[in-house]
Amino acid sequence: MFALDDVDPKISGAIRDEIIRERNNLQLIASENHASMAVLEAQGSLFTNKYAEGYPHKRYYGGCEYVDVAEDLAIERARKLFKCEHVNVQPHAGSQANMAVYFSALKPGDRILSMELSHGGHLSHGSPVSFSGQLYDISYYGVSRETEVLDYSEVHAIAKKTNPDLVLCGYSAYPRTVDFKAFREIADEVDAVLMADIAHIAGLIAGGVHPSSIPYADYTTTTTHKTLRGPRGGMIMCKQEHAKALDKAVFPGMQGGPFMHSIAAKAVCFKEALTDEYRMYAKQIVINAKRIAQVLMEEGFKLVSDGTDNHLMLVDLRETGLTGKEAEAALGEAGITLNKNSIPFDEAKPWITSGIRIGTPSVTTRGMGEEEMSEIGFLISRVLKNTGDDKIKHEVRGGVADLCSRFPLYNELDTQQ
Ligand code: DSN
Repeated sequence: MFALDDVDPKISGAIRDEIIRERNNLQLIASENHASMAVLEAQGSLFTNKYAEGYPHKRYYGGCEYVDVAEDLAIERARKLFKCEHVNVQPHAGSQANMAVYFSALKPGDRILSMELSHGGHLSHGSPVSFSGQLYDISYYGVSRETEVLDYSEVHAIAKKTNPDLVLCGYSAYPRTVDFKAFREIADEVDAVLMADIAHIAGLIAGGVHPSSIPYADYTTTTTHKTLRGPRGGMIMCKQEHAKALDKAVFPGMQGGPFMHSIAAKAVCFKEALTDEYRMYAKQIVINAKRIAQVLMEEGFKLVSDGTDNHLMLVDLRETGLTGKEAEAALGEAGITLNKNSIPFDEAKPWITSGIRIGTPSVTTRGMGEEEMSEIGFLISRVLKNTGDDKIKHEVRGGVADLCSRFPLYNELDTQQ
């Protein structure tokens, strides 16, 4: 970062501090990952200079011959990875991908049926504080109070009652497998479009360890930076019959110039995700999540739905007397980064919450396996059982440092200014 050190040492210093933070802490935020050096290089490249409004070989600007190579490759690889008919790799992020689907499939005021935010849904799935809740008529389904998993017959009954134009599945905090076929049947019964937001589980689908939404959903949206381990960005896949309307909704409907540096990095990410190594990575993410879940339950913690099938779990803290906010802070002091999270039927405010969310994509990227997950489970348990004890937090910090030094990260990056 020679140029940056010269021009803006404050920013280069913050970046170097972030490298140190990622190296020396355990990242358990379920939606984060550590992108490869190849992805980072493409994302940081001079493709950031280029305007390319339009689509490959049909641009509104000259000089697009090399960015066309990148977008063509991103499209071709995404189609191969997800076995989808059509893909648009231009959405800047997940909310923009969702917005483009709504704009292409719905009119303002149309009805959407989606999962309640506190049960695992996303802000852009119809929250009143998001454009989605302001432009559309939203009804919600949630998980069953008894089992804390989706009850498809209940979703079916709500769909019959609310008659949605679009049924939305795919979540930010749902630890169980989603039955996309069941959602297709529900959508068909009420003559609705089916949309799946697979942002969290895209890498698991690509790696073959979660069933795919592609055969069932009219539209599938995702981000590329979570389990997929690519650059921060969005993407939409759809049936060929929706392709033209969708592309028009993204550009010129909603966005201007695409971020060609991000699209190049998406292409690199898809190439990486097409390897056997990545498939093993995806499998290990799930094995690792199951191991942390098992240790925490053996340590006496209650997990929402009593476990996990994917990359994340939610700890229900109500019996511990801790709030999610307190747990997040205590674990943070011990070098374990995760986020407070609402749990189904949570009575605490979203800023406080009664739960924490734990995810394994980042620690699995570092090469950690089941043994290390057991260590992490015990470290989390020690902190949560002793949040007021600084000595224990200090000892846990030592355990975190030991784990991090055994599984180093970004060796190529220099932190000396
Ligand atoms: N904010 C992301 C998450 O943490 O799940 C979803 O967009």
